[in-house]
Amino acid sequence: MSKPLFIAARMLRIAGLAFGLCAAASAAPQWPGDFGPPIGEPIHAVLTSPPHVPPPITRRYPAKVIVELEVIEKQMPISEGVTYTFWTFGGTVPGSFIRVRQGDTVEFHLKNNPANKMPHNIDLHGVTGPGGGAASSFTAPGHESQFSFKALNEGIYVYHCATAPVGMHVANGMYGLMLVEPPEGLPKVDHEYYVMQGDFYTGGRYREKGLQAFDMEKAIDERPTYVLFNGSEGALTGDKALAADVGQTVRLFVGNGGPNLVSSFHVIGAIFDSVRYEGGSNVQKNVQTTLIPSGGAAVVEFSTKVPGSYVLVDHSIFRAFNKGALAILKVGGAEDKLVYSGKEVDSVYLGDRSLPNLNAVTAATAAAAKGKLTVQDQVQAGKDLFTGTCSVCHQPSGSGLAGVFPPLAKSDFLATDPHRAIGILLHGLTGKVTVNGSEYNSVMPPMNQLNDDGVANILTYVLNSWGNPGGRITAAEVAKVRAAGPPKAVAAEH
Ligand code: HEC
Ligand SMILES: [Cu+2]
Repeated sequence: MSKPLFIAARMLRIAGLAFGLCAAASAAPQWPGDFGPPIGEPIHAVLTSPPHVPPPITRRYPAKVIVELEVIEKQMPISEGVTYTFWTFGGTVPGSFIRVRQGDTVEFHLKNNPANKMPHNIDLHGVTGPGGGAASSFTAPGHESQFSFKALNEGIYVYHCATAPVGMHVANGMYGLMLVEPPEGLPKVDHEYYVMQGDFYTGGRYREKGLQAFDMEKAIDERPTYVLFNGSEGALTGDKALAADVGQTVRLFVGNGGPNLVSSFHVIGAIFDSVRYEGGSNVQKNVQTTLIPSGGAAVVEFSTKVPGSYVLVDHSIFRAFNKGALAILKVGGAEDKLVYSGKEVDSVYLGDRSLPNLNAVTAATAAAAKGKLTVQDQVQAGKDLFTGTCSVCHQPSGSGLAGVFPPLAKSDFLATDPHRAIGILLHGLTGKVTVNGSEYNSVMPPMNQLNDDGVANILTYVLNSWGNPGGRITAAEVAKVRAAGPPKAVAAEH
């Protein structure tokens, strides 16, 4: 609120106090942010699914805004070939984006889909009142509840379910953002996007295939299996990446649903011109990484000056590269070699996320589930996973790098004992090895973040590529080697 308006509102309030009862008769504004009773016909709020944001509000008076939000419990992918039963506000994780104007009276309708199993409610951090609406909105499946509030404070606010066990409802994806625009609106930008981080706890390991259950113990211990932007690995990568062109301004509404982790939000290759940190009214300039608390949000703005892929990460970096907290903003347009001369971010940063999709991996999982997995399925899936995981060192062509990384192409070491390679991937390799007559004495780190089928598919791909002898490694063989544990020293002699 502007200063004169604020002072006017304060004076009104003081006048109200001085005149006692007679002042209560009118609906005169009582608080800063209260611009009087709603004017005109009620308006139905436009709600959007992530990463989209409803259009800016051009209205310059307070209105009654009706928000209808439905809770839907549904299975959705959380990673390739991995599904999870999410509990959602509006069918997506995060939930629908709500946009209102400061001073609006919001009539909130919360519906709980009849097919749902659980009761739910909503706590909106933008509400002034006990529980943020939670107590007024407890709703059983097949029911609807309604309450109203005046949006007194402008800013960006998290909403979430607050039904017991609260942590579980939040961990299952029950959060979203509500923007309360200042009365004069926000400065115009070219793109507004909606991104929200959350941590997820599944019974199986990272990328373990199939339907995964919620793991309460991991959640209590704060040991997430996944840390994600917009509820699934790859929600904002490949052909679903955010988009902008060179010379544009981008505003990201970034929330953090938690339930546990605090986010160190960073965009690789960009500097935030401004950040409304903690979603508050102060603006911080020239920021590299901004902290977003669990149950908090920020508004970050930057302009796009150089084309290429910009990678959104939680800079607690294992979360980005090993738990999924990675999204991409693709900036199109002409190069500006004066600002930046180099090549685009490649698979080194993006890994298999640099690919448009991982359909081959999903197809192989489906085939395996039906007992119909072919060598060709494994080769296709393995090819995708090789990108970024192995190609960084052994090169996309399998040629290796002379004196540093041995070749996988026509490798006599590999051909001699293909099954030995399972142990090399799971446990790493050190010491002298001779490959095609050249000696290497280096270190290959363990790749045991890969699942059994991932290891099997990568090795099957390698065995059937670049003049190697062919053959096949199965997930069952990998499982056996994993279960046996690391040997004292992997036999590296030829
Ligand atoms: C960080 C670099 C790096 C990555 C990533 C890496 N390797 Fe290696 N790899 C090496 C090095 C170095 C050696 C040789 C180790 C030594 O000298 O003892 C090696 C050796 C091997 C060998 C045995 C030697 C040969 O050429 O046949 C195989 C097989 C192999 N790697 C496969 C893979 C596969 C498959 C992946 C991906 C899952 C992978 N590596 C990822 C560095 C890497
Ligand atoms: Cu709930």
